[in-house]
Amino acid sequence: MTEPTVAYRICPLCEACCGLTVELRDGRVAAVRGDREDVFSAGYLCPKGVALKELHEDPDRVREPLVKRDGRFVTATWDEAFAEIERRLPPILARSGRDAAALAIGNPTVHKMGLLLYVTRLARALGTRNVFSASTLDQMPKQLSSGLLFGHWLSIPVPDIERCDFLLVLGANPVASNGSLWTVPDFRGKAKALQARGGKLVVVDPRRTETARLADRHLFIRPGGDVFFLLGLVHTLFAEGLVRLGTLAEHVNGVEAVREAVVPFAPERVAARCGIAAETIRELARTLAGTERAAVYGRLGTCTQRFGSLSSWLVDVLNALTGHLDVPGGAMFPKAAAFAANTMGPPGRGKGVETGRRRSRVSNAPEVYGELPMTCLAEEIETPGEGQVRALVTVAGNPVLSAPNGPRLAAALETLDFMVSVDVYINETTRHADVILPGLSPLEESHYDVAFPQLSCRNHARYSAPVLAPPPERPAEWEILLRLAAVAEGRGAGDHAHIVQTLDDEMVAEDLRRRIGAQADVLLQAVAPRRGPERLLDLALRGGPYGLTLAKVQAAPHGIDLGPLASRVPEVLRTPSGKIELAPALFLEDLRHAEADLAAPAPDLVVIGRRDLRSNNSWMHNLPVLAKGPRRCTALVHPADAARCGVTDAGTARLIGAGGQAVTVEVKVSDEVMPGVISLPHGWGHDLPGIHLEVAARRPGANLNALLDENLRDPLSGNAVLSGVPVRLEPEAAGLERG
Ligand SMILES: Nc1nc2c(c(=O)[nH]1)N[C@H]1C(S)=C(S)[C@@H](COP(=O)(O)OP(=O)(O)OC[C@H]3O[C@@H](n4cnc5c(=O)[nH]c(N)nc54)[C@H](O)[C@@H]3O)O[C@H]1N2
Ligand SMILES: Nc1nc2c(c(=O)[nH]1)N[C@H]1C(S)=C(S)[C@@H](COP(=O)(O)OP(=O)(O)OC[C@H]3O[C@@H](n4cnc5c(=O)[nH]c(N)nc54)[C@H](O)[C@@H]3O)O[C@H]1N2
Ligand code: SF4
Ligand SMILES: [Mo]
Repeated sequence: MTEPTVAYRICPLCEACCGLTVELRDGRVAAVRGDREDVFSAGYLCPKGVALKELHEDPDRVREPLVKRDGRFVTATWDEAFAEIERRLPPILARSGRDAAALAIGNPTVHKMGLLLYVTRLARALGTRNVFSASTLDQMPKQLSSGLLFGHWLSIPVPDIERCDFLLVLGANPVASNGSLWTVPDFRGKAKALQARGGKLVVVDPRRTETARLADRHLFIRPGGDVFFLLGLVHTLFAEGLVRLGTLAEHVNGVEAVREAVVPFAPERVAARCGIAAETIRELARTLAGTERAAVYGRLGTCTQRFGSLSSWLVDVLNALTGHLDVPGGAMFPKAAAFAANTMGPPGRGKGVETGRRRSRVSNAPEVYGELPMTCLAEEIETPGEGQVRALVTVAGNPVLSAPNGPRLAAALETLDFMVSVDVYINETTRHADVILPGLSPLEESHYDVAFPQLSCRNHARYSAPVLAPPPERPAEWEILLRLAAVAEGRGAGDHAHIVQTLDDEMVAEDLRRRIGAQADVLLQAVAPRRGPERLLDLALRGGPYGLTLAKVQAAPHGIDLGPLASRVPEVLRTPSGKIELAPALFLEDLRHAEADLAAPAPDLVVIGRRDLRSNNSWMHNLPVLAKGPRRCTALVHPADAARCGVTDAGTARLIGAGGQAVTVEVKVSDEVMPGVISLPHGWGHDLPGIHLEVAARRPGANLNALLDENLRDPLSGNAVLSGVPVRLEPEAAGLERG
């Protein structure tokens, strides 16, 4: 046996982006640990990081291209797979136009440098308006509100937790999720440090979550009630003279408009709708305004509701009005070393953002940030007429489980003329593909987080080289995407190396000339030996705000610390006015709908989602180290609801959506959820035919999204409503008799 060697790798599995050490023995992974010397994560990791070994070794992971012949997948060479794509995709585009192709982009795309940097090139090559992604199942409301307020979709302020003394968290469970739109490894440790210096953590959630248990105070909120709760807080600030913009004053437009707009939302009027007492709302507003270093943070639970955009907006309105935006200990803008639009171009002013430049064909939903709502995909496939989707490319996505009404989408996928998936498993979605092109294991690819340093609680730059060499003949994911782009553009799949090199060179040169004109050639010379993502990264670092180079970052295996977050207004802004636009017309208008909704009666029973530390959306249930132990796909039911519906812990029950769709769930009676609320995790339901997930299929769990209504959206952002959706609960037997 040879001596072990150690490699360093940033974990690509969640937004915490932990630095890991990977111990190798005889070319195999022996152990994965947290890298204690990592400048950003300092040794933290969770069980999913450890599971990278099993992901790498998973016998079910797809390693060769698969082509469907007579309804069954057979292995193919890369040239054969691309020949099949070339035979089938371009004729569809020629016959039915560019919109006949759709692109569906899934969550892991943002965690893989090659996918994220090249998927836009594929989208451009396809030239379709039908681009869908997990963003409209997740954070589009926050991106829209950040875009309108600050001028760019990714200018999202994050709590400066290391200097904060009062943190109000809504609709997030970072102890389980490890944070989102906020890269904050070891949230628990950082929250405890906040408490140790006398600070307070308050959590607002319909479930007493792992984060709520850590908090100094937990408040139940009626699902979907955040907009009303937040309006009550803003109302109080004005009513009690607590508004204090501080250093931001000269940089904010629209304070008076906000004051007028919130008049109808006094705490007494919103209390019943959100389930939080008027006096509690007032008290929290006073604490927020009265604490020098404080921040409000809202995440998934506040986005996946009808008024998701308004809720996301009001979080930043609160931060701004209490003088907690862009100051230490408040909500601050990270400054990334590379790729951040809010560090490019002239500082302090820009084009701002716009929505609705295109609309979806069937539901007339506006495009937001270049995308249409994922919940429109099925109808675009089903509905005949010009522009009907006939071909689909999925990239690292499993919408059959992750999007509302997966069964409808699965049926629609079966009717496509052609489908290609760039993926690593045969799962609920990719089983419908005609060709599967497998990405490499994360350990076989280099990595730099393109997105997350723009959302990090501290500025840093870290790069990981591949831990293990990829098998010969296996292309990297960026190469797969470029070759797909070549086919989509009618340039042919050609000779792999040649076509990839040509498209890559073209893409870099065009992009650079557009941005910096004549200087492009000098820079291109400087990075000449590099290609692919490394070349883009080196260029981005050189042009970035710290003037780094890839060589410098590579020379620091534990990363480069770039210091605590610093104030960035007005330089960070890219709005046309050069100000923070606190009162966008789009939001003021939607407030009228919110007011009309104030009197809506509470449904009897609604379902919300849940995340578990050992699970990751729909795709890590095949790894034994995570799959073992207690069952995780359980429905938490309040004792009063269990009694009312006649269900117990002992057995299963039927959970039924408003449209009559039903799934069988394992019940866990618990007062951890508020009465009238059932909590069920998403991403389960691995009992569909044709999948190849042996471990996951042994404990399939129930598909929450089979119950949800794909027609429920936040119309402003196109985001799906995943929370607070009405359901019924029945004992299993009753359900069976019925069906
Ligand atoms: N009801 C409900 N639904 C939800 C949510 C919820 O809270 N409640 N959450 C939503 C959220 S926030 C999100 S982000 C979405 C996520 O939903 P999706 O974007 O569909 O992502 P996953 O379910 O994680 O599926 C990931 C896919 O990527 C593949 N994959 C994994 N690693 C790689 C890789 O390295 N390369 C390639 N090419 N493919 C890979 C997997 O095999 C799988 O097919 O789900 C959403 N759905
Ligand atoms: N272990 C693990 N980590 C993950 C993931 C995973 O699947 N597993 N997924 C990753 C992804 S893609 C994302 S986007 C992030 C998400 O990370 P988070 O934003 O932290 O999301 P959740 O953990 O789902 O927490 C959302 C919380 O909102 C609550 N909630 C539901 N409805 C409402 C409501 O109407 N109002 C309020 N105030 N709260 C509500 C839920 O009870 C839940 O506790 O996690 C990422 N990290
Ligand atoms: S918290 Fe876990 S899954 Fe997330 S980056 Fe760290 S080790 Fe990976
Ligand atoms: Mo997500």
